[in-house]
Formats: sequence, C-alpha cells, structure tokens
Amino acid sequence: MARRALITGITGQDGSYLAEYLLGQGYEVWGLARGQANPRVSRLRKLLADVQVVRGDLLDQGSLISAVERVQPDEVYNLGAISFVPMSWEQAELTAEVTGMGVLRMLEAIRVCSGVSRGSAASGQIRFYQASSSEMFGQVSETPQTERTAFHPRSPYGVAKAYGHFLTQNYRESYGMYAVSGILFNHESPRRGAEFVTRKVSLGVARIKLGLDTELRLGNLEARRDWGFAGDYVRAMHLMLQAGTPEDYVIGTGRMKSVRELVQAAFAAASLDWEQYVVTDQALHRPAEVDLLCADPKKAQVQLGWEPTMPFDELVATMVEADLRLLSNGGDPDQDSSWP
Ligand code: NAP
Ligand code: G4F
Repeated sequence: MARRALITGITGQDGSYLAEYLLGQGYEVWGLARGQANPRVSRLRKLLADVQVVRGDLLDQGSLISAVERVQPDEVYNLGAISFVPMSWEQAELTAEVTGMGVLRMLEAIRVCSGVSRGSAASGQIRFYQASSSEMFGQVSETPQTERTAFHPRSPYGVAKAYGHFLTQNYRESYGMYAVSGILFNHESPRRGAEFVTRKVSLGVARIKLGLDTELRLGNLEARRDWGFAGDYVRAMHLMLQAGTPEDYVIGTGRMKSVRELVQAAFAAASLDWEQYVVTDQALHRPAEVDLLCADPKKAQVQLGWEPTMPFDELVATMVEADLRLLSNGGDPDQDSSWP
C-alpha cells in the first residue's frame, strides 16, 4: 500500500514542492488547507491534481485531530506558518498562535490519535517533521551555524519558531515520538511569495525590463543570507523522516550573499544596470535585523547524503526568467494566478 503523507502549508511554496516530490516517490499525498474558499487551493490543484485536500487550521485543535484521524498518515510535515518576518511584528500574537502554538496542536493531534502517552512505547508511530528556521539563530554567535549554535531570535517569528523547535524536541524526549526539526536556511523558487526579497527583486526586474515599472524600492541591502533552491530542500525534509534515528539537521548551501549581490545578479540576468533602478527606503528596514545567516550543512551531507544542486546565480536567473514569462503572458502574481 502507498505510504501516506499529510502536509500542512500545502498551498505555500514548500508545500507544493514537497507534494510534487512525494507524489513522484509513490506517496498518497494529503494537504491541510484552511478557509472555506481558499483561492490558493485551486492554484495548487492546477499544478498537482493528485493532491487530496483535507480542511483544517493550525488555530483549531479539533480540526487537526479530525484531519489525522481521516488521513491516517505515516508522515506529517508541518509547514504551515505565518512565515513573513515583518508581519510577525504587526501581528505578533497571531504569529505566536499559528507558527508557535500550531506546532503544539499538531503534535497533540498526532499523540492523541496514535495513543501515545508518557511511558508508552511509541513504535510504529506517525513520523513528524517540523519546519524550523535559521531565523532562530538571529543575532548569530558563530558563523557558519550548526545544529549546536545557540538561538538568539530577532523577531516574533523567530521566537515562535524557537518554541516549535524546542517543543518538537521535547515530544521526542518525553514520548519517544519520531519528531524532528529541519533548521532550514532561506530557500527560493519561482513559486516564492512576492513579499520575500528574492521574488520581490525577480518580479521588479521583470516589470522594469517589460516597461511596466521604473524603479524597485528595497530595504537593507547589506543583510546577508544563505539562499538555496526550494526543490532541493524538500528532499532533505523527506530524508530526515527516513533516517534510522530521529535527529535535527541544518539545511543550507554554506554560501552567503548580500541583498546587494542578489540585486546585481538579478538585474544582470536581464541585462540591466541595477544602480539605475534600485531605490532604498528606510521604511522597509526592520525593527531588529538578522545581519547574516550561513549554514554548515555537514551533518546532513554526511548522515543523510543530502546536497544542494542549484548555485545562487542559476537560482536568481531562473526566477527572473520565470517572472519575465509570467508577466509577458499576462499573469498577475498578486492574484495567485498560476505556478510554473
Ligand atoms: P509560505 O509559502 O508562506 O506558506 C505558508 C503556508 O502556511 C501556506 O500554505 C499558508 O496557507 C499556511 N498557513 C498560514 N496560516 C495557517 C493556519 N492558520 N493554518 C494552517 N495553515 C496556515 O511558506 P514556505 O516558504 O512554503 O515555508 C514553509 C515553512 O517553512 C514555513 O513554516 C516557514 O516558516 C518555514 N521556513 C521557510 C523557509 C524559506 O526560506 N522558505 C526557511 C525556513 C523555514 P494559506 O495559503 O491558507 O495562507
Ligand atoms: O526574503 P526575506 O523577507 O526573508 P527572511 O526575513 O530572511 O525570512 C525568510 O527566511 C527565513 C529563514 O531564514 C524563513 F524562516 C522565513 O519564513 C522566510 O522565508 O528577507 C531577507 C533579507 C532581510 O534581511 C531583509 O531585511 O532581505 C532584506 N530585505 C531588504 N529589502 C528585504 C527587502 N526583504 C523584503 N522582504 N523586502 C524588501 O524590500
């Protein structure tokens, strides 16, 4: 019988790549989607008709229990979150509820549905993946960051992720559950939300190239990130749940670039000079910035055999080309119109 996976955050970037990957591996894939008429579900269905959808919300414990009872998954991937860092200052409580407490609700749903209690054997149980984030490192104490680097989150989002991370570890230790966290560094693709800097830049470049805009307004150009391709990172999620023992892993490329270098690469991909178009705006700076993030993914390379495949320049060029195609064909990224 096909193995069954339940993915929260199915309508997001990673949900789509993970669903695509697991379907290719022969899984029966179920996605948890919220709302009574979520337009992003139809976008997903256009891309991946074989994904089955179950309604539920990380804010609603009962809905998660019902989803687990209905799907009877072998693996649960908790990707659902308020994931945009600036929004976490504007809606800190909601971020704590969805991104933090949502992890508790999902773990409880699994625990209750598999009859796990303190001291009970937890063999043959549902395996759980938590989408932890390099944002937990925040103001970094060392570079590159490993599984042992201390956390110093710099946003309500980072704090909520740290709660989810420690809780996942705690359920593993308290109940013997197979529950792991992937500490993923920034990963991008043509399906990335338009609010994140890589996609904001690739869309901005495409608009300027097509004569639809004359400038691109950005915040801090000096921040540095370790950017990889989302398609590579979902393979790591799956590998973590196939390992003999449940452990946490850092996933990233080990290479750091600044936002300025991202901008240069993106404009160069469209044969444009970025300095003619980019305007910096103090209003887009954050109350507390994460200045740099750089992964040491050695543990995942050695223990899981995981490797990233797409270099930074290729990733950026791929995103610019995809947005040139999207806009040339009349697509509207703000309307969640379609996914490449
Ligand atoms: P994304 O595109 O922003 O997707 C977020 C998903 O969460 C969407 O499907 C959204 O559904 C869902 N969601 C929001 N509120 C929810 C709620 N109350 N109940 C259930 N689902 C809810 O994020 P992503 O880039 O795919 O990232 C996936 C996960 O990895 C997130 O947890 C993110 O924090 C984490 N992460 C991402 C990165 C990265 O660089 N991409 C790095 C480290 C960690 P709607 O469509 O209904 O809004
Ligand atoms: O693309 P960003 O918004 O991503 P950020 O904040 O690093 O968070 C992403 O990666 C995390 C993993 O480290 C995930 F957990 C999280 O869910 C999300 O996927 O911003 C990247 C950098 C920041 O330093 C920001 O200050 O780009 C800088 N930036 C400069 N101008 C900008 C802009 N960011 C955005 N979104 N918009 C700008 O105009």
